[in-house]
Amino acid sequence: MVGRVAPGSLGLQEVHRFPNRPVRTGGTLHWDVLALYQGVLDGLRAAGPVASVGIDSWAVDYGLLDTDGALLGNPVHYRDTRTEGMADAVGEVLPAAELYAATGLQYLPFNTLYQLAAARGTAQLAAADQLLLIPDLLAYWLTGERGTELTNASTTQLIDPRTRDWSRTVADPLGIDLSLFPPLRLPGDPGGELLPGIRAEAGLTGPERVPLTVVGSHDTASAVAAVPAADDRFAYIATGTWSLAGLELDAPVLTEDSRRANFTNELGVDGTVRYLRNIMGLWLLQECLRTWESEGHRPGLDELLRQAARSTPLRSVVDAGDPEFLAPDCMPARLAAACRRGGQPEPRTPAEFTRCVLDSLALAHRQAVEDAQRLTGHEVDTVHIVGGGARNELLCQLTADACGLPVVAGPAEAAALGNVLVQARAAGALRGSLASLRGTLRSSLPLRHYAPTSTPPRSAWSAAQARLR
Ligand code: LFR
Repeated sequence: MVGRVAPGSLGLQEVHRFPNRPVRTGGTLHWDVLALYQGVLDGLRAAGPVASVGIDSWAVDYGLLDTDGALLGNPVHYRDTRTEGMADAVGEVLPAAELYAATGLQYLPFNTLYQLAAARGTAQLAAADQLLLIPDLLAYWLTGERGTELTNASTTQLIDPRTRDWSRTVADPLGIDLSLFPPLRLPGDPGGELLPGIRAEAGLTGPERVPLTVVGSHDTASAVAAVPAADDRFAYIATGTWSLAGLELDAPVLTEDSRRANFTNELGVDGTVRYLRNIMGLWLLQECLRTWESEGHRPGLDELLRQAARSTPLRSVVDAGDPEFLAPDCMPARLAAACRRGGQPEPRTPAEFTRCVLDSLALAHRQAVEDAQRLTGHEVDTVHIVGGGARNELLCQLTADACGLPVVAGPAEAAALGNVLVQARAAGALRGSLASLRGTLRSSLPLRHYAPTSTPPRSAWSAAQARLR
């Protein structure tokens, strides 16, 4: 994505897109990280001369380097099952309540902490000199410089959100060697420059240096930076493969109630805290589509959404936060089984499955927005939906209806925009606080507004919520 920035205006252009296809070898699901890196090089070539480069990706996953700086094996995918049972193993050393008090991180089976617990005793971890999170690994290959970007580091479950630094309280008893991580870097920090060989490979033949700027390298941190909010009375939902729903705070909330509600305190740009909950998101639908396609049906998404809009609302709903839906494959069968277990009718047609997924997501969005307000005492009067799901009109309308609040939808490319905003400010092309960067977004981008309706009525959403409980 190429961003073009001038004071008060911001534009984004997609210049290259490449697939990200996980590969299973020896029973383990991996990222094809070299293919991703090649995609990055192709993207740089398509972009042409640029003033700065910034990288963000999904969180928690990492590559290990040996003492020569070579990659030791393909990074393992967070949807792999190697972390099964690791929460219990870690809990024997550090009880969940203590872990939460120290890190404020929600329980997700794939937090880096549990991945490192699963990797314990492997030859690969024993041989490792350094650990680089995915965006930091790509940045290392481009620049030769190594660092650990803070917003993404906060998803490892090894960071104390009060000090915004590593937590020895967690690492030491679990035998995790924090010297594996290169020094922390903050969004806006300089991150080196493209190596001459890389410039040549990317077709950047001029004499100009191309700096890499550290950004909110966790995609969700960049997406939240690009929430076009006008004041602080907002909740956000970054929807795509995941729905990340919550609030922006200036200090973490580490209470036992918060832990029980499984809210996370990930770190955001400019000293903020992303207080949110992970919801399975459009992954549920993406996986249904993949299953139907493998069975030879190819229902077009637009037509499916039109049919879903006409389907009976709230006929069957599932808990869209349930880790049961984390792994790939057979999603329609798993959704149907969950409906059956809850004593609800099983969806039969692709349109009914789609409606079930979207109703369930809207309900989970509502629950997260309600819970976040209750747990923090911070009230909101608008819900911002950013990320790919902002293009899904039915999901936006159902979320407005379920929450009983107006929804402002867009930008869909929030992660890329948040990434560009931080780079532009570091380069001096934009100035000011996060609030003023958001002002630039509002004046530059079209946003869609959804008012809550009462079909189905609020009471039907409450009844569905009660049914799920
Ligand atoms: C979204 C995201 C989420 C994180 C999940 C796994 O792309 O980064 O924030 O929980 O992926 O890394």
